[in-house]
Amino acid sequence: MQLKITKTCLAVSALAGTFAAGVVHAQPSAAAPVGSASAASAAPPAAHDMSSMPGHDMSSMKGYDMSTMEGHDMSSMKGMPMSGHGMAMQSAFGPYSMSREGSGTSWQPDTSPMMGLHSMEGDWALMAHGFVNGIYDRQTGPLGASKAFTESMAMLMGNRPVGPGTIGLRAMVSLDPAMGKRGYPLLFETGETADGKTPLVDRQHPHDLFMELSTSYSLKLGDDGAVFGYVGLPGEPALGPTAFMHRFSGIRNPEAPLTHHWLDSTHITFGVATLGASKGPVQLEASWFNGREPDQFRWNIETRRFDSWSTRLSWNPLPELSMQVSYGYLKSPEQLEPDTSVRRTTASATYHAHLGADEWATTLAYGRNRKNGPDMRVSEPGWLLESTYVLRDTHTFFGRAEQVSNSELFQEGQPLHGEEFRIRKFSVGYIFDFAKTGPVKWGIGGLVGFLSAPSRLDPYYGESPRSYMVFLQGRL
Ligand SMILES: [Cu+2]
Repeated sequence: MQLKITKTCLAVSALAGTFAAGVVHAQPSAAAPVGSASAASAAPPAAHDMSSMPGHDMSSMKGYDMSTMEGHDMSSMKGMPMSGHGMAMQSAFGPYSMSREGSGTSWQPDTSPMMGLHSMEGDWALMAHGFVNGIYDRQTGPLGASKAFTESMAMLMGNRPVGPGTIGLRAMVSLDPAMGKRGYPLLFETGETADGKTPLVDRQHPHDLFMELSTSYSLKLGDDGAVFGYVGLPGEPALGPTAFMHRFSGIRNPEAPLTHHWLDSTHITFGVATLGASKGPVQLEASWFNGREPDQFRWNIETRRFDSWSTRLSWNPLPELSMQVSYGYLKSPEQLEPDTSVRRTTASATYHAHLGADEWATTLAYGRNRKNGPDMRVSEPGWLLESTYVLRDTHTFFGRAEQVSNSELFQEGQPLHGEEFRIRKFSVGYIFDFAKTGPVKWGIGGLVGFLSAPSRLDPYYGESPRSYMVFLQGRL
């Protein structure tokens, strides 16, 4: 295991070096329209900022025959594997566009824009993606708090043909641990710990420095099928929808969803192996992994044996639509409740439409945690509906509505300990993108979240608690 990790790290840093070179070259050609053959041949290294493709409609990639892509003569894209069933920026996991790849091995709609920077270096299809948010956060009420902090993520991925298949490498890091072990104030958010003794309540935990270090290998089967294997330390098992900071419907919202621990909290799992198979619009996967959530030490890599499993069925019936159902058994996810295990069921649908030059994505998701511990059996459902509309690449409107049943708001010894409360949250926000420096877009935004809880919680939270954030966002 140790040897493998070292190898992966080496490969990833080699990849980082290659990419850095690509990014420098990328700038002149990124501004040029990709469809123009002269622009592509004039710019020596092929680096294409897909998000800048005017009116790019990846949905026409149906059948993966590039000749059907009207208006975009992709064959002029230097370095692209165009022979036979080749395509621009093929996914690491199967014979479909990289735009279908969500976080981990999850699927999103084919129409999702490919974000970040893209480049072909020899046989490598490379992608870099990242963001940084500088946030001032204020949560109202007696249990509220304020904090200024930054959250960030940088991701580098690449794939290339090796032997009969495709190898994929991915590295994702975050400087979230720098915000402090207690993360940031977020009313009614629960999950994980800051000190190994008490659970974090009304706070969102920081993410770990290493969010993903993974590798995969896929083999094409027939015209539109594939099988793949994926290992990550950390990585993301086949459970839940695409994680919140990666799905377009929530990608620009700096607030973690209350449903994080109902849907996608396993997105950083220290030790995961997944086998999957896809045929056309359907993918079936199974994962084995370490069910324990990351501990309070956020800068390290944790190892623990694989004691949990999950399975997920994904279906993209239309280019604009992606759906999944998944089920997982998480053995002892919380280090503070080692005897409690969780059976998690999730279902979600994401729709992504291009409306002229605008993008609109919406996700509806349901998750349920059935907890099975020594002295309790709790069933906690959670709902999420979130949407993001990007108007003319400049104005972003986003909203999120959630409902969870949460029994973790009070600790042992407190009067309401163990009781389940239904919490609702509705938040709306806006971002104005005011500048672009090189490949980085800068936006300034704000959001307000309205919370509602049973009146028995009023003495603790006040009558109508709110969440406010203003932020500066940089995005690759
Ligand atoms: Cu998380």
